[in-house]
Amino acid sequence: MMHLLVTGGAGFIGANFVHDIVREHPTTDVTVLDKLTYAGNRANLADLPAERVRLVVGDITDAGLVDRLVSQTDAVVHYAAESHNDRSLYNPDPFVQTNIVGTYTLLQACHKYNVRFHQISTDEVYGDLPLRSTGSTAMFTSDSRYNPSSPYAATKASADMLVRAWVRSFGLRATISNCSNNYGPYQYVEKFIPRQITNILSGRRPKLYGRGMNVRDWIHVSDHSRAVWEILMHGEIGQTYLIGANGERSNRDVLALILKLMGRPADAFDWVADRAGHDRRYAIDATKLRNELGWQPEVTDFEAGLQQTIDWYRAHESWWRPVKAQVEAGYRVHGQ
Ligand code: NAD
Ligand code: TDX
Repeated sequence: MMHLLVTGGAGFIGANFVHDIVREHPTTDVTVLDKLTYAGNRANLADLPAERVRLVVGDITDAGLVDRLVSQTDAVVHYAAESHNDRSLYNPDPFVQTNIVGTYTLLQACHKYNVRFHQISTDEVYGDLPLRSTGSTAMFTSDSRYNPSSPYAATKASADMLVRAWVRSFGLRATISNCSNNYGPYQYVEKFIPRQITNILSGRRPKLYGRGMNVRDWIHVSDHSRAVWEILMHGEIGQTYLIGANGERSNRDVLALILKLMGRPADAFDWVADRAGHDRRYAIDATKLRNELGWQPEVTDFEAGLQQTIDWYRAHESWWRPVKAQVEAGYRVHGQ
């Protein structure tokens, strides 16, 4: 048996990864280390077999706990983070603690026990790109310059730099992946796609920031999970892999599709205040991952993936309804 420690495994992407491991890789067991912040939810792992998945509620900045768990594991897949850009603008403190100090704490333990480490990162470390309407065809590659815009992105960039230093200075067996925007089941309702779906399902109007022209490069969470597994198994130590599925769409276009799929008029949404420092466009060139590890996305029909996601939120109202009003009240304070 292989034993994995998955940090942040009770959050959106981590929980999807753990579900996929249980289904696809029967000789792998998982310990999830998760603080269960507002974004973590025990229910995300509730239907998984206890003999395959153990949840430890704790903080990745707790060096004693991390030391003990890492000493018992073959590899660490590090998802735990404060992950929401908007929150990082209002209170960066937990972002610095979790994303930087937490990653440092894990690296120290992995170095001590010579444990394989995989860092889950984001395309946002590279900053943003001009819109294609300006003639730009640029995409991010693993050689792109780090140029983060938000406190969130800056703390993820800092964490990636720590990983690189631990590889170079201490020979840590580590890889990094920087993925584009994920969508799918279990995503907390403050993020763009689930917010709009649950706004419609709860009789509210969707909210579009600024002029809606910002572009995100969407990938289904299941394709992200398969890429992480490939990198963990076959990636070259010390390398950075970018994960993306050529899914560039403006926020306005994504919202238009949600409205259409949910049978609402095209203008049934509100324009709201823009995000400070709002990144214009993200785009991932995943050629290296495709060529070196043979990975390819499976969910290539965005409309079908979105429909499946809408169906999931429709069928899991008891999962999102208890937090919905509070999330919307938080946005209202900032005119969003
Ligand atoms: P999320 O906010 O849904 O989940 C984060 C999880 O980490 C939660 O379960 C939370 O309880 C846990 N956590 C937070 N602080 C912790 C701490 N100090 N100790 C232990 N656990 C803690 O985030 P997500 O969207 O699932 O993102 C997961 C990872 O993927 C993050 O590292 C994020 O930067 C990265 N990422 C996300 C996206 C995206 O589109 N959501 C894209 C690229 C990369
Ligand atoms: O109500 C909204 N209306 C709106 O127009 C919300 C919540 C967002 N937006 C816009 C802002 C962004 O341009 O939609 C886009 C997506 O917003 P988020 O879901 O907040 O994601 P983003 O800021 O792009 O960051 C996400 O992708 C990269 C994840 O939250 C990060 O964790 C990941 O690193």
